[in-house]
Amino acid sequence: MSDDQVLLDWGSGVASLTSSGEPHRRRERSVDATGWRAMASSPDSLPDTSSEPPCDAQWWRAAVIYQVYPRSFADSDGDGVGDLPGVIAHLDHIAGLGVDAVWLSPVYRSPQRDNGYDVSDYQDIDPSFGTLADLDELIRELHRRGMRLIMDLVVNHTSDEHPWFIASRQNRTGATADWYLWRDARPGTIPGQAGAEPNNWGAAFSGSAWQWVPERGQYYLHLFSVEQPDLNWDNPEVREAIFAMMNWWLDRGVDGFRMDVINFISKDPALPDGPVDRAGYGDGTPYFVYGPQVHTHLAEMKRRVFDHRSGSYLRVGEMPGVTPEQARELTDSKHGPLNMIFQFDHVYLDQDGDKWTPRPVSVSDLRDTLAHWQLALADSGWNSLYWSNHDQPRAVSRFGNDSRYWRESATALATLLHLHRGTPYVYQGEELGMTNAPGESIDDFRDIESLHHYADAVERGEDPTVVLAALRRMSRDNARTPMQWTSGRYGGFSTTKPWIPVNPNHHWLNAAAQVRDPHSIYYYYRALIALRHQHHAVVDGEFVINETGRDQIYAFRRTAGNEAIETYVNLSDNPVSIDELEPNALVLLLGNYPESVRDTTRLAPWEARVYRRRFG
Ligand code: TEU
Repeated sequence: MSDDQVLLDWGSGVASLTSSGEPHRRRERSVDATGWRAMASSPDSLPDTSSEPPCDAQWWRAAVIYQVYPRSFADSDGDGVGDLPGVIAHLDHIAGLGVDAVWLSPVYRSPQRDNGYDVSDYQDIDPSFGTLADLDELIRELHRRGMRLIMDLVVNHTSDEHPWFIASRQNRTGATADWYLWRDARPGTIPGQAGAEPNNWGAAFSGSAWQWVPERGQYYLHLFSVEQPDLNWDNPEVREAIFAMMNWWLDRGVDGFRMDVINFISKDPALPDGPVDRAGYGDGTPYFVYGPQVHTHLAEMKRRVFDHRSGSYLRVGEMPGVTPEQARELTDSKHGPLNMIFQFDHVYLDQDGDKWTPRPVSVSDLRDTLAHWQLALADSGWNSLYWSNHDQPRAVSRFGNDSRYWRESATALATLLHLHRGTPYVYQGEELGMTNAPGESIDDFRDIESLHHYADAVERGEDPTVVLAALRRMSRDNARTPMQWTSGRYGGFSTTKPWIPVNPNHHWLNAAAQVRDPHSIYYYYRALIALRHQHHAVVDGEFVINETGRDQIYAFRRTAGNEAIETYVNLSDNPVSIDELEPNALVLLLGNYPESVRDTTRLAPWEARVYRRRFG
């Protein structure tokens, strides 16, 4: 049996992973074939170019990263909220996918106004999640299984309960007085009254981006909620404190950072008014999405935190609104301060101006957007690849068909993403095809963004049922319902009523059922991840679009040396005929339909196939 055959066996029900017992050693995978085969059984005459080991200094190029949102992952102590011991208890589920690292959403001490993206102590763990000792154990347990830990770094803003801010708001002379963005009222206005704000910007979670503080007699800027004041990155003491904190975490054993809205840290110092949007506020993004000092500050971070270390750490920046050209500069392997960024173009496609005004997405829009990023970062820079995270609706509900073609569309979308060039991210539950939540009433929602939007829209006179329909489609809570471990009460997430309702479909959609089913979405993800680890062309191959002339098909080729891998995905509910498939030249590596129904002249609804081209 060739390596390909072992690794591409989606039907296998049994996988065993043997860990070297040391951190950061690649795991040996052996798979016992017990189910049906997704791959072709004909031998392949190609030389194996996959033996080239991924360069360890750039381990993240060949890696797949799994995101854990701890509040919703697993509750170990029966308080209805997920926690670190819960994560540790389920590490074998994550390791079973074959992923290389875990990105952990924030577990720092926090009043939890934005579920931990409002930090009040960067060097402690919030009691709802556990303790520093639990975090140390998580690092040990991940490393023991050959996986790395990526922490979330939320430093565009702090919580308004952070001691830095508590001191800063008191007066204009204290030690942290200039650590936030304080400004006087607009000249000629009465401070504290509507219209007196220093500029017209709106905040991401509704209302003005400015909050008046009478004791200091000034406004502070908050791009997100009023409880998330923005830090003043132009103050060297602020940067010093952040870099010291990052060094403290790296010394503790973490392997890198996912940096929250890190492109927002530098604002145009003039803070000019922006064009007024539907809600009546100015759009400040032109003045902070890629501000004047962002590159300089990130370059300094790299020097001060990473360059003196011998290890290889991941630096991935979340960057809404950056252009491919900016991303190239930021992630250039020689001069860029980051390894990769999360761009947002493909997740903005279904929004007409704002996220609550949906519009349909065509396959060609999706293809053009993804392909544009592939080509723009082809010879310099590196892409992150994602459909989902804790801020996005569930991918199968949003871009697939979560009823009739649930399994097919979840695996088709996964195939498409994982065969692109870049580092794929899997958000918890995506590997099970978890769907959007029913959200029957506003009482089912918890997210600050959703609740504020609902209150504002209803107050403006919008029809509550229409507002609720938009929430059902776009709310961040869709991603935050508890992980569905079993068909049992509360989905096996907790022994108590969880902080947010469990999706009722857990009775059939759950991890236990999928681990028993050799044809499950879970095992398909494992096969896709194995494909990346086995084929150099999946990691580094050049990306070229295959023009099929069929609107509903996304097809592309990845080539490296003498290896070529071709992917065909039908992104629709209808069968599509195709004549590009050359049965004699292509060897099937992976497909999401059984061999018995596979046709060489057409792709079934949401069918995905990955082939290796035979040369000579
Ligand atoms: O998100 C930033 C961001 O721009 C969005 O994805 C955000 O959720 C969207 O604008 C809402 O419509 C990051 C975090 O991922 C998010 O969870 C935090 O709430 C936000 O920053 C503030 O820290």
